[in-house]
Amino acid sequence: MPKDSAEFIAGCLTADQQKQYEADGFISGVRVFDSQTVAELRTAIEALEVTYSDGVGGSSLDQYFRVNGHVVIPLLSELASTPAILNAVQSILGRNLLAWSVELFIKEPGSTKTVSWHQDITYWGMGETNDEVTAWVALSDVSVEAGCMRFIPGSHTNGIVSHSDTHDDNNLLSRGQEIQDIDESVARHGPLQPGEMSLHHGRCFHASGPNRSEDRRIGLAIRYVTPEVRDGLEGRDYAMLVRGIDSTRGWINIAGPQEPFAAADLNLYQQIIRDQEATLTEGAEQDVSLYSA
Ligand SMILES: O=C(O)CCC(=O)C(=O)O
Repeated sequence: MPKDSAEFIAGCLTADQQKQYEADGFISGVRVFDSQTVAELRTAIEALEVTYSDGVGGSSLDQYFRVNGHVVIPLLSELASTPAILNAVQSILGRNLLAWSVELFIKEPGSTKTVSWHQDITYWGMGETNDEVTAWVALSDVSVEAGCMRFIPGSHTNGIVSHSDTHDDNNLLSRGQEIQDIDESVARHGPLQPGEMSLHHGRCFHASGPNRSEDRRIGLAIRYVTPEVRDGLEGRDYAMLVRGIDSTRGWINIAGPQEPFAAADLNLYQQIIRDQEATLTEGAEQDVSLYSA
């Protein structure tokens, strides 16, 4: 990694943080935005909610916020290239990085919505890769009370374990998929101040509870992968190169939108959803969409 560029140094994980990530499968409390920037980002997200309150392209804004927002919303695609986030992710995955998905996890004040214990990559068609990391950035105060994530340290050393599909409406996951018999006594909370992020491994067991606070809980989840993740995989999948090079071209590289909800990007969005849902629904007993909004 070049040592002469401030961009490459800001946000890089320390050796201790890297060791912690390797041992636990997650780290928390990494600052990536100052308080003014994070307030501006929240305002920009909330302005989109006002502008597109009636939906766009035949879908609600929630649909785009929850699945692949970076394909149609320039702000989300640009956030995936934030240098401080990329520097931290590069410390784990190396210098060739693609963003596979950008999503917002919003729980309104008093919301009973939860996320059950799961491993992210279970249904993503990426096999059991070690080379997928989620950067989860807090755009509000994501306290224990507000329903921050909880993680089971070391659980990423498992393969993909069995999940039961609960299809619980209160669950933000697509199938309400859930790992049974978790020993919650060893779980660790990952509370975040606005502008901090956590990083978690695609096989790390994690969950989150309801928002008992008086403010919205807003999290931005960016899923990063390397070019090699696609090696030997069936089907088609898409990702946006955000650092380095993708010489393998196993991912269909997308450029990211120039303007919100352009017609060509909405078409691409639908194509990506069709291809990814073909993977997600494999083995499910009923139809599922990629995520529930
Ligand atoms: O926002 C949450 O509570 C859960 C997010 C999550 O499961 C993820 O980003 O993988």
